[in-house]
Amino acid sequence: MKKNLLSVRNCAAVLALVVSLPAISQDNNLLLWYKKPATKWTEALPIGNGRLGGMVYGGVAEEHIQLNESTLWTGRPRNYNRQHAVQYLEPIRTLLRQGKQGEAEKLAAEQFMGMKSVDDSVYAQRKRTWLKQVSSQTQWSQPGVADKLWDSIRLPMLNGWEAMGLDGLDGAVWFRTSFELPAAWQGKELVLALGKIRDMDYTYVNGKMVAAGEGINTKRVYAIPAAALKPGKNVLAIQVINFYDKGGFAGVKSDERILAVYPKGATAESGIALSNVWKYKIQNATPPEFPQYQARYQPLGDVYFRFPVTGEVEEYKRDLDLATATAHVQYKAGGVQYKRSYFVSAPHRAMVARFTADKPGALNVEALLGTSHKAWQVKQVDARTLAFEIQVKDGALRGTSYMRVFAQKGSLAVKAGRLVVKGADAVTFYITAATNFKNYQDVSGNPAAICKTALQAIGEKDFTSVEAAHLKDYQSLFNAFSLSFGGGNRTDLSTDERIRQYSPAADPGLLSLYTQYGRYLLISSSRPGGQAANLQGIWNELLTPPWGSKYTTNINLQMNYWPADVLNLSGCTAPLFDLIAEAGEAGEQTAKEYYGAPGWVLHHNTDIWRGTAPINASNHGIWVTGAAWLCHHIWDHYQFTQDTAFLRKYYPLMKSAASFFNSFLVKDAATGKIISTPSNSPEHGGLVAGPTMDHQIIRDLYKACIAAAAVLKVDSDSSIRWQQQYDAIAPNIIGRYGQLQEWMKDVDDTSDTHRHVSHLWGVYPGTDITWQTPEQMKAARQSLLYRGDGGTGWSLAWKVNLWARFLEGDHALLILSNLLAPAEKEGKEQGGVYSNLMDAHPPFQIDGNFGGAAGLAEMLVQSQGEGIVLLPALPAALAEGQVSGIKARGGFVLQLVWQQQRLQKVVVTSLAGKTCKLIYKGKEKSFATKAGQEYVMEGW
Ligand code: FUC
Repeated sequence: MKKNLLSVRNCAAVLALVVSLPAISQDNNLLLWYKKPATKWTEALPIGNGRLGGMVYGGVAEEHIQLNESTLWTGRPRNYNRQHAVQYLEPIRTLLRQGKQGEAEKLAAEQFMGMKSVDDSVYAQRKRTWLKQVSSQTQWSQPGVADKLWDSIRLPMLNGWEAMGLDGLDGAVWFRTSFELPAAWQGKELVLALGKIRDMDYTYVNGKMVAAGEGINTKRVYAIPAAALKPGKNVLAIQVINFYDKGGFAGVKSDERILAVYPKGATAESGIALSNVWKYKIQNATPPEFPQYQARYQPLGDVYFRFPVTGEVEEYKRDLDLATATAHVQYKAGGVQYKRSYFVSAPHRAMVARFTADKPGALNVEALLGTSHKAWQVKQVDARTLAFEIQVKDGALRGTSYMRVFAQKGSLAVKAGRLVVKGADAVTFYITAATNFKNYQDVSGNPAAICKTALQAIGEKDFTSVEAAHLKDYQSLFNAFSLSFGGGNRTDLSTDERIRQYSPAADPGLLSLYTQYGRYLLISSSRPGGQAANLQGIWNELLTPPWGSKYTTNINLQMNYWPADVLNLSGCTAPLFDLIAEAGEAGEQTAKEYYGAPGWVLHHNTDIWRGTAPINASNHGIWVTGAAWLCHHIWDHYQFTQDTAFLRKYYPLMKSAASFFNSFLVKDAATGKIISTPSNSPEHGGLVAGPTMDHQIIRDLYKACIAAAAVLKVDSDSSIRWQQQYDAIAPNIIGRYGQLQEWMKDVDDTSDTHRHVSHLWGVYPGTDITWQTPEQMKAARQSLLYRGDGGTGWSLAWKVNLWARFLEGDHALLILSNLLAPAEKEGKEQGGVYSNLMDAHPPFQIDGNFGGAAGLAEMLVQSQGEGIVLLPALPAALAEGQVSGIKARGGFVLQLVWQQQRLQKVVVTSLAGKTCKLIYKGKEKSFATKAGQEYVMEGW
């Protein structure tokens, strides 16, 4: 092909042509598929419409779909702020200034953290009373008491009894087993090793208490005096008391000889193993409500479809098709081909399950609803509809789900809380869900009415029209972007196998699938009018999920939205901005109570009730730049969309965040600069004065405020102040190892591989450090080298983006490949992906999926600077490819085609008519554009 390098002058004439391109070929790489049903949650496939989520297991005889509704959380509207905390601000600052970090953290822990859902002293009193009551009921310690009525459970339990069918259980539980005393052990003192117990235990042998223990990290090793033993059978009874979260004999794998009894002086290995099936009885499951800083996102329930299976099951396959946002299951049994499809429709606000068979009348199915919540009920609404209601344990919210069935031919009945269909040709189920949550201050909603309205809107509509509406809605978002790489595309391998065999050279197709999966997950978990994607998007099966499945704002929430604009899903950001607006209201009170400051502040976490006060430990919970970082998203979204109305609406939040810092920053006597104190470099190094990240973020905020004010033609006076503040903030400093300092002092440890790379914020996602200051870029790169190439899922994703900004595509791809490593290896979990391609922190956390997808985009296009840099960090392994629909700041949508690592073609669509400046390998091309026009350049 003739290299047709358009000169800038020629551009104007040539580029103004509207050129219609041949549609870029969609690759066939949009399918996750498997040869077996899921046996665990991280193998199940996610579907969702931003509010209602499902994890589809694909079992043959029993289909299980775990359900979520995005507004079902524990907790209630309440004040999270500690009144008058501001009295302790200066004392904490003074202690930090004096180098007394420990004392500062102690004072802060006592006086500066937010308010819990229940006051600690009230809880302590309730706990004492409850404990006294349950521990005085000792009748179950006696051998033989009602043994036959007890249930069975296998011990130990690595992840607590919750993971063994007792989800949501807190309280007092008795465990019992027995062992035969070998003759040689008679008269000897024995050792009883029980491993870790959450939280307390009272241990009895033959009805007599021999020991008691407390603390989740203490391995219980008890002495059993010879006198407590008898020849033959000896009965052990252990009362385990668990106040909150995981319970039982936890943290021990069954193959470890931790649970054992053996003579004193001998080894556990030589003794009698107690890792086996024990009897258990729940004595009391209502301990007092455990104090919480913030609320937890909750599962709603489970749908089960049971199918009679006759004959051998053959040709089983399940998949998730990203092109249609539909999960499928298919198999043959008894000579009949069965097909199931599942999607969650945004326009119809319902999950849809469709079953067909290739023989008339071959479909028989029973559907039922269940849940791990303790307070729940199912009732029949009409001849084809069941309703299900739950009440969360520690909070104000109720969840409701309606399930309606339509059968083509055959019979339909409601029996014992089940919908029963027999002999049908095809069956369609519609499942809706809602809660009484209206907004963070109002829980007066009517979930049943919402469910009914959704079902009414579906009415008797034909399945194909409901499906068509779903496809139209979903594809209007999904099809805006496509990506493919030359070379291998191992779609022949099932996705679990594909992950195991992945290498970028052999299967670059997995990278495009992963990127599109990130987009799919965002479309499915974050839609206008709904909640922002939380730590798990909208998919959570646990009542006490990791980190509450809430919003961690010192990296994780923000990372969820990194791909949104660049991967052409700008509309999916709406819930993030709603969250920002609400946290902006709530955070004003926090700014006042804690810092005596105007404006708003957000610390390192928030939840659906928009808590903004510091939480958890004082060494990492007091971090003041959550709001400022979120404001970065406002300005960035504007840069991509050029939507001035949007900017006008959200600019006040940026301004409010800036006014907080006008008041909060203080002059550092040693340097004369203004600094952020008290704060921390996220979760690293404790409470400090002046972490580098804070200063980068605050500078970014001021810079964005100045730029936004100029766009909106407002606040020129404030801009002068913002510029002064900007100039006065402590700068980035290069330390003795050539590293970028994480703190004011040069104390970085080069062997430290901590997952947070906070001081590199200025490189990505910020622009505080750019190639304008190459020495700082170099120092930042050095810091990243010291941090290494490993990490948790999200940490890896961040590093991909950073290496892309350092313009080192091969290194970025290396990290991205680490992010695609199987999460489960040799019985252990590591950062990477589960077989359903969901990100492993571990455990599952969705930010890595989003950050990884954004990282790939960052390798192809960067627009954070003065122009749009094309293929800035293209790895050698991705020498051929094309991308269409990738967005750049300034309001541009691009298509790029490259071959042999060289750009061949660029098509720019201008959204806002701004001047477009493209940069490729140091060469620049600038041209004026008109909104809505396309500009094509071939060759470079
Ligand atoms: C921050 C991180 C953790 C985790 C949690 C949700 O606290 O440091 O690794 O991602 O958020």
